[in-house]
Amino acid sequence: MLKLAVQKSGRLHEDSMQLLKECGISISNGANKLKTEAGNFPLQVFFLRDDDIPQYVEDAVADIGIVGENVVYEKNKTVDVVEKLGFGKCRLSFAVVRGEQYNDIQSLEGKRIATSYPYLTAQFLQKNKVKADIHEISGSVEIAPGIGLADAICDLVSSGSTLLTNGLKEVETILRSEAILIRNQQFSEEQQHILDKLLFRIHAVKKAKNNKYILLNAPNDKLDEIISLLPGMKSPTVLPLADKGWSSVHSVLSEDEFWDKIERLKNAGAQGILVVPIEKMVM
Ligand code: PRT
Ligand code: ZN
Repeated sequence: MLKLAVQKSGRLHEDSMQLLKECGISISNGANKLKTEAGNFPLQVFFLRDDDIPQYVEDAVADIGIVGENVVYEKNKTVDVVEKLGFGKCRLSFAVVRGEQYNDIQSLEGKRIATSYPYLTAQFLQKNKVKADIHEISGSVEIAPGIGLADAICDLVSSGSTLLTNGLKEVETILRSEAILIRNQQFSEEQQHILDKLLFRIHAVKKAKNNKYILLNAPNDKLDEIISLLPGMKSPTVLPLADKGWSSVHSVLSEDEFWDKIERLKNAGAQGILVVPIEKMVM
């Protein structure tokens, strides 16, 4: 049995539960439950505040956890990072009052900086030999300059709209973060075996998300050129169509090269291009 800590409620909760679901692990997530057991996988799930997860994993109260990199590095606990999970993306940035002059990090010398990330903020300032006054506050950091509590802030940003509505501008990013899977450093063989099984599934889910299945029709005299544009898992599948002189080509395209490839396929003579999502992908 492996014990997994996930956020009880908040920005990472839904995506964490969705990931487990996509891994075929069924969890009954009763409201206000502290822990629950998976029906079909040797996994026990603990629902905790995200701030507590690194400590619980370090102490082996939980064996693994899903939490933001920002929290893991701020808490500075001794845990292993196993896998980036691709959701909960944000960045930890300094922001100052819009209209205020800012040249570089030296502009923060002697300033009062409000943050919920005192450790990472202090570390970054120290690395850049800037002396500033750090005020730790636990929430609503972005209002601190407006109420005269600080000159600048260091806080998480995703869309940037919170900064905008509070009259602030982002000036320096100190960390890019996403949800990660962490584990306790002492693992038995059996625990590692379960983690490997879980990772196998996570990889299949992640891979599927980054890829699309593509079907298209190609005139036979253009097949070579079209096939050369397609990577496929081994090579594309080519099937003859009822219409003589035409073939159907099936392959897999990764998300990042997708639009570029579609355009080139069309230019090469491909027609009736269909693109469908892939649920799981096992290599
Ligand atoms: O109750 P608990 O302690 O578990 O939750 P929490 O309130 O501490 O954390 P929560 O649920 O807000 O966030 C959990 C994790 O989500 C964070 O640790 C990050 O890893 C990740 N994450 C991703 C974010 C954001 N994006 C984010 N935008 N966490 C917070 N924000 C906040 C930010 O602090 C600011 O107030 O959203 C605001 C900025 O958003 P934009 O879109 O306006 O820029
Ligand atoms: Zn928290």
